[in-house]
Amino acid sequence: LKQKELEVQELKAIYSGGHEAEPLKKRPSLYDQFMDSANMNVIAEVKRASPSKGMINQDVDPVAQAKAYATAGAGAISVLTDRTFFKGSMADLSAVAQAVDVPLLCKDFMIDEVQIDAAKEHGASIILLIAAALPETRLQELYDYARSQQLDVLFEVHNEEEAETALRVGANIVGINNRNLKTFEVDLGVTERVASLLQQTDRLLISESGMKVKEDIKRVRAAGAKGILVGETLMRSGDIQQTMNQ
Ligand code: IGP
Repeated sequence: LKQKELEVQELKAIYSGGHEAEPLKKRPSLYDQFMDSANMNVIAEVKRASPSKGMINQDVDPVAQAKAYATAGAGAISVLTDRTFFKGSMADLSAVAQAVDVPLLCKDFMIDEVQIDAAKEHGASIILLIAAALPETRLQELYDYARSQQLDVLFEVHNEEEAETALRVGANIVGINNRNLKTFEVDLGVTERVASLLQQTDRLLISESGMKVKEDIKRVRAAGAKGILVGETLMRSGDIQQTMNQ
């Protein structure tokens, strides 16, 4: 988070004073689109590298990758913009934003409103908030701010306690991360446990991370996920169309 604080200082220097950007394009609501669909919905992620896997796909062209995702039927696209750990950038997000019309997630560690402004300005329609990263009062402020800017929020949780936080904050889209961000261990049982707590609510549940094969998707679907967020498997795929359709 030290690194993010530095980035926030830089952004604040650029965006001095209220910055209410107009969205680049009007994109469909992630919530409505995924809730209305009977099929499993995929958020396909542009991810060059990660702290757990190192380099995944160094030479990827984010625009070509995003276009391939959209053509293969991705319901939404996620672009990792964090540079330090994921080798992404806001330039990647802008470029992808011009190229596709689906809901677009700016995947970064959000700790300040100015990052939300920047995400919107670079064409995102969704931002990520990670329950474990901030105190609840701050999560609430950032959530409310994003919503006031007409952005969707993917509110990421990893256990039952954080799911309770999601409910209190009022998040309508909950991402259940199967990967423990501290140990990098992946367990699809996380989706099963957390989803059972949220099942009776009208929350859109997205299972995130570690999905490789058809059986994984069946498992999280049975648990109540209406969407999945997939990065590495698609970044390593030689045939995105085929991987998406399996
Ligand atoms: C994608 P995977 O295992 O399919 O590459 O995972 C996505 O869930 C993962 O990138 C992710 C992430 C995050 C990255 C989930 N939550 C928070 C950075 C920050």
